[in-house]
Amino acid sequence: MTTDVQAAYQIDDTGIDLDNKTLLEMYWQMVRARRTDERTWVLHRQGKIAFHISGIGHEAIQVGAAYALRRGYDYSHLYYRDLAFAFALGYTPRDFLLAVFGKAGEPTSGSRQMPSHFSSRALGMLSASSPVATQVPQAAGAALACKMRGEDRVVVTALGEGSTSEGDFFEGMNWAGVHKLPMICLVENNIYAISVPMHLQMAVPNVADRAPMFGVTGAVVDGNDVLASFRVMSEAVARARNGEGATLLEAKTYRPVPHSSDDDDRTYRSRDEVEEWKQRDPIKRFQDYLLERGILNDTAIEEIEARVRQEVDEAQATALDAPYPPAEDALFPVFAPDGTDR
Ligand SMILES: Cc1ncc(C[n+]2csc(CCOP(=O)(O)OP(=O)(O)O)c2C)c(N)n1
Ligand SMILES: [Mg+2]
Repeated sequence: MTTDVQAAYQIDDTGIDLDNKTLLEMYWQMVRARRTDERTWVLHRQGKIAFHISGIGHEAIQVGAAYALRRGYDYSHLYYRDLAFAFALGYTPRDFLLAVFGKAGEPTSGSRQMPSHFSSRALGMLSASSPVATQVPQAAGAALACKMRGEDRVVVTALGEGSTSEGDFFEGMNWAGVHKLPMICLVENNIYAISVPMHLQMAVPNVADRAPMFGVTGAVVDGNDVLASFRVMSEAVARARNGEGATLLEAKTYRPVPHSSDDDDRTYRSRDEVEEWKQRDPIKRFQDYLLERGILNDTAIEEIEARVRQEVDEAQATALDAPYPPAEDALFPVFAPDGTDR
């Protein structure tokens, strides 16, 4: 472990005023997403599902960001890595595993959409498209709608650092700046866009360095520190809600697993690099912080693990037992029942 990594291990709780119940709930959210994600990898390796794209390693920024929102009121426009984010907003392991198995009753789209395209009208999650960065102009549009209606809702959208090379990112951020929108563009910078490292995507050291050109606030946070993430996101939410405009928030993080179940990351990065980042695992860091302060102990850790295991087991059993959608469902709602376009 390098000195840099050791220095960055401590959780920065400056100015954090969360009660122990909330801290434990945040820890549980992170564990719940991690275990669901790990189970999904196992199901893939067992040949039971076709594809998985993982959020492992990104849990701290996602849970920290979600807890800074007025959940159920603010809007979110997430991306495929945001499993922990989606869970913290109310999506469940059952919802996710129904999508992974492509079963009927999946709440996002009845399993028409790929898994990890999180959306829910009830939870205020705008529907996700597969082309990366399209969510940025869409989120700007939603934020403009909130502003025009005089609502104090905030819109958060998330994407990876590689996706900020897309024109949609520039167009959406420009709009957010021009109209001083109540928007947060959260970039989960894990240094790679599949195999392409960040330095081949941009000539600046931080994605957030681009904020001044859009006329928005820029902020960088250690995305493996859940409390620092919560604090910086809370500041961005307050700015948005108070009419002070948008924030380009960059969370420095890492994905210790391949891009997706179709990727072999050994072809583009060293095992030493991956191991070094694993030393800064966001869940272990938060667990150590809670243990040191007596907020968590070994028995409580076991209880949380058992509760999560039971929920994931039940979600898996439900998803396995659920029927596939009927074939004719594929036509709905594309065509009216009588065959005419709607
Ligand atoms: C417009 C577009 N181009 C390419 C792809 C294929 N693709 C999916 S994810 C991805 C990498 C994105 O990397 P990054 O934005 O850094 O996010 P990360 O996966 O690292 O979280 C690419 C190229 C796509 N979905 N959309
Ligand atoms: Mg990336």
